[in-house]
Amino acid sequence: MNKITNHLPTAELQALDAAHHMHPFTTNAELAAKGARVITRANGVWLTDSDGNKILDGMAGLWCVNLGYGRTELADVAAAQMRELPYYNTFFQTTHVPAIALAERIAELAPGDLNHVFFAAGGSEANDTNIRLVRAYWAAQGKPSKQTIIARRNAYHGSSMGSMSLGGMSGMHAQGGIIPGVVHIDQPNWWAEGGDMTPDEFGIERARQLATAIDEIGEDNVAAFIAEPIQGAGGVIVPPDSYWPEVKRILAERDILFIADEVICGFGRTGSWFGSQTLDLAPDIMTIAKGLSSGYQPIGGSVVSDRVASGIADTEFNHGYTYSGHPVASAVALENLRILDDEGIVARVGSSTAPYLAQGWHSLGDHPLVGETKICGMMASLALTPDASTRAAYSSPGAAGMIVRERCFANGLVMRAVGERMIISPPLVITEGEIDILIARARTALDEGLAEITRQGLT
Ligand code: PXG
Repeated sequence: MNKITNHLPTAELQALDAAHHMHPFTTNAELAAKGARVITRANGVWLTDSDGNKILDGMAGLWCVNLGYGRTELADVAAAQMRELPYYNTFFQTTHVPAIALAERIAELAPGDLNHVFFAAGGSEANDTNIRLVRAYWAAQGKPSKQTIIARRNAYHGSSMGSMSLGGMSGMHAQGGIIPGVVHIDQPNWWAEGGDMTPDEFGIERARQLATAIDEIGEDNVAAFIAEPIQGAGGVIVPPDSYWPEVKRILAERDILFIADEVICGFGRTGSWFGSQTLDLAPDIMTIAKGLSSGYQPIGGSVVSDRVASGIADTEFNHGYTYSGHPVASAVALENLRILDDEGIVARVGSSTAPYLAQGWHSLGDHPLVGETKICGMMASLALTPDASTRAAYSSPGAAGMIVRERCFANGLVMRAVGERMIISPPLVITEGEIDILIARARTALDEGLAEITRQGLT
């Protein structure tokens, strides 16, 4: 059996990696000089690298391993499904049991009348589906001019051409431009952009940019607004309390569709099954991926309301992926959802682990490097600042974050840096004892980071 466990010494693996493997979002020459960290095994919330170090994974992989690592039930289900039916497609008037069962379960869990699922292999594909779906929907309603999609700066919706265009990452837009028909409004990031406004004033101001944009473009030309309930990759930006109610009010007065991108927020991350439930949103479409399978298989999709599904039911939607509703991925996702539910993991996040994490996270707010601490369920951020009283930014953007991130790794914790925001999103199965370790290591990293930041004279 070709089981990939016996491996070469770390340095040789790194050299081969540098020679042949192009990494995402990476300056590959820089990484080649340094050598990539090689992860070989994982269990629960713990990663093991090729040198045998154990590292607490404060990011659940890439925001996805909600169930934690090492659940053999998922491996068993995958093996059984591969033996039964490893692949078949859902094109050409065909279906199969895993896709049927998973779509039904998602419809059961999803709020409101979100009862229909169009499958993809991940979040980028699903958001590309959404672009085509909302435009096709309006055309089928006899309103083909409703094409423009309003999105937000510093949002992340994926890396394909369409989903990247929805996202508001200027560094991505700069490499090849974006597709036509996407307009970006500002994000509700009070810490960085709130100026002299109170958080609530700022939340209203940012929400009203949506109304202004719709009025300027013309409601007859706008297909949809897309947003993450809580921005993830943008730095875990928890909006002011005033923001979402005002956006909801604006959407209720206008006939455009609302796409909630739940790729990170979905499947328990915010303490409910979906961020839309935690934040009381009423989307017409939800993008899902990541926690749907806890990352054990690549799968995502668009969860669609009765209104939108029936609105295009008489139209052939010329769209689909080879792996839409892949049977092995669907079976694994279904088993993941069963365990998240049967073991009360989502419920426990809301009732106990997230409040416990929040206590520890906010306790870091007294550290001299830390400005604000923000948390929603099991996703949290803190802002590094040379002066919390003025919400000052460092003069060399991102340097302080990189220093603290390196100190986290050195202390056996994966915590990410997005500019000057440090972020975590641990597996939902993390225990109180492991949360204590996470917070203690984060504090040590902040202490060591402060020493280094002071030594380098960063202000
Ligand atoms: N929407 C959201 C909200 C996401 O966070 C996607 C869509 C795209 O999903 P796929 O499965 O196509 O990757 C994502 C993905 C980061 C980072 O640096 C975050 C993501 C992906 C890569 C890096 O935090 N999120």
